[in-house]
Amino acid sequence: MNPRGLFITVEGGEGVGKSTNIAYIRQQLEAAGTELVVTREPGGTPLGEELRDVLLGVRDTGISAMAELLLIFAARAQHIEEVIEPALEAGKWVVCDRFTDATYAYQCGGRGLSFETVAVLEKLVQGDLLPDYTLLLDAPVDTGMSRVQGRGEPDRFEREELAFFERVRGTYHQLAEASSGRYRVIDASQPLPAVQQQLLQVCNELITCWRVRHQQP
Ligand code: Z5A
Repeated sequence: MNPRGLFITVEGGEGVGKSTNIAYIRQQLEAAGTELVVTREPGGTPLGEELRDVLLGVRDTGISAMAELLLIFAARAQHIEEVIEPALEAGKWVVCDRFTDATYAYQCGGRGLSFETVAVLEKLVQGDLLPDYTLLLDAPVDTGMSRVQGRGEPDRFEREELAFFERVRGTYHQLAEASSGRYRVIDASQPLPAVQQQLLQVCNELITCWRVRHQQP
């Protein structure tokens, strides 16, 4: 039987380079022989992608913070059952662009919901499932914003004020400090080659830990 796969999440604010660097992480891990599933939240399943459209779409009537939270966890429940758990069970590694830390950062830090509320849903939907590693791409808010400027119509989150994104970043810092064993913080304000150098080190660390743990050459 295959050992259970590794669950890696990639987090960070708007425009810090998650999509760009997930492609790089994929290259490195696949080159090392890892079977990988790359996915994202909200999304990752047909239902999740429909809910993503609802969450990101700009609408006249708005979405309450609680409704937003429940939609995110509805998408997550489907994602875990349909994609994440089966892949991990089959021994594949899962790299997920955002997961529940984004909920703490955006819905608690950004929107002001309590950590306790999110923790209740986290337990209900995830049971004991937590990421093994979380890579936080960290950069000042205005650096991320300037990278995505001119990319077209801003979505419902991108329309938030600067202070919202500052609170999101602050919450990610809090989470990284509270879960320092799981977190690897990457300075994403640097030029891309320097960011990828840091990521290469982390990928090598994960591969080495995995091989030692499962006694592979
Ligand atoms: N959300 C939530 O509220 N609660 C939750 O629980 C979850 C999500 C799961 C959608 O996420 C929204 O969902 C998100 C929070 C909410 N909204 N916001 N904000 P998303 O992940 O799809 O959206 P995003 O953060 O807006 O992703 P993004 O804008 O596509 O950014 P990115 O993937 O981090 O960046 P990128 O596309 O890789 O890079 C942006 C540009 O910068 C691109 O031109 C790159 O070539 C360039 N780049 C990247 N790195 C560098 C460096 N190092 N130097 C220079 N240029 C660079």
